Amino acid sequence: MADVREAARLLEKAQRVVVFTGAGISAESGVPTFRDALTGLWERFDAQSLATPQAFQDDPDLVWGWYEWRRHRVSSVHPNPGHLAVAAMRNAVVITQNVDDLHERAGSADTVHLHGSLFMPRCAQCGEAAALPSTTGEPDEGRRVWPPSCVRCAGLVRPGVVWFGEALPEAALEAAARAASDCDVLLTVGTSGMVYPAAEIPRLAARSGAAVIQVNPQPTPLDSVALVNLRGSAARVLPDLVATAWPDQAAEDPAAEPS
Ligand code: BJW
Ligand code: ZN
Repeated sequence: MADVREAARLLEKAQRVVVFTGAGISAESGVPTFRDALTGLWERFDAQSLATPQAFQDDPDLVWGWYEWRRHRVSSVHPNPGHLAVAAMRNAVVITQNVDDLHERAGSADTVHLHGSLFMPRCAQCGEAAALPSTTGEPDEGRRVWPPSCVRCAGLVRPGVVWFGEALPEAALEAAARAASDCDVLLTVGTSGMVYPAAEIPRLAARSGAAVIQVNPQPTPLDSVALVNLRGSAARVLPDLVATAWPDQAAEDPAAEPS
C-alpha cells in the first residue's frame, strides 16, 4: 500500500509519463503470455518453429494457421481494467510489445507497437499491406491454414508481427526511444523484460533520469531498474494506482469520451 502511494505520488507530479507494456497486461483478458509456466504460449508451442522467418518459409500453413487462431482469440476478448486504467492516464505515451489491439480498444488510440500487430498482415515478398482474410469461424490451435496471396506480386501473405532475428519497425523504435529518454516516469507493466531491443526501453528511461515503476506479480530482471516494484496483477494494481494518483478522475468511466 505504501508502495502504491509512492508510485501514485511519482505519477501525479510527472509531466511526461510513458507506459511500457507486455503480454501480462492482456493476461486477464484471456490472452496467454509467452513465458509464464503452465499458461504461457511457449509452454505448449515451440517458438523456433513458429515465431521466426525461417519457420514461415519452411511451413507457411502451420505458422499462418497459428496466427489466425491467435487473431480470432484476441478478437473475441475485451480490454480489462488494466488497459482501461492506462487509457485513463490521458497524456501518457503508451508503448507496447503486444500484437493485440486491446490498448486501442480501451481508448489508447496512439499506442506504439514495437512488435507489430496481428491485424496488419503484409506480403512476405514485396511488403505490400494485405487485407485481413474474412474467414468464418475460428481455426483450431494447431490447424494448418494456407496463407492468402499478395494482390501485387502473388507472394505469400505473412503476419505483420516481428519475429526473432527481424528488425523492429524503425519509426516505432525511434518513437519509443525518444519518449523513454524524455519522460519523468516510466511505468512498465506485465513484461518479463527479456526480449531485446524492447527490454532496453525501461533501462534507457532509468539511465535518462526517469523514475521506473514496475507492475508484475513475479520478479523480473527489471526489478533492479525500478524505483518502485508493485507485485500484483495489472487489472488489480493499475486501477488502484490511477485512483490513488487522481482521485477525482477515478470516479469517471475511463472509457468514456471526454466531455
Ligand atoms: C502479468 C500478469 C498479470 C503475467 N498482470 N503481469 C541481446 C542479447 C541476447 C539476444 C538478443 C539481444 N538482442 C537481440 C537479441 C535476439 C532477440 C532476443 O531478444 N532474444 C532474447 C529472448 C534473448 N531479439 C530479436 O530477435 C529482435 N530482433 C532483433 O534483435 O533484430 C536485430 C536486427 C537488427 C537489424 C536488422 C535485422 C535484425 C526481435 C524480437 C521480436 C520478439 N517477437 C515476439 C513474438 C511476436 C510475434 C508473436 O506474438 O508471435 O514478441 S517474442 C515475444 O516476446 C513477443 C513479446 O512481445 C516478447 C516479450 O514478451 P513479454 O511481453 O515480456 O511476455 P512474457 O511472456 O515474456 O512475460 C509476461 C510477463 O507478464 C511475466 O513477467 C509475468 O510475470 C507477467 N504477468 N500475468 C501483470 N495479470
Ligand atoms: Zn507482394
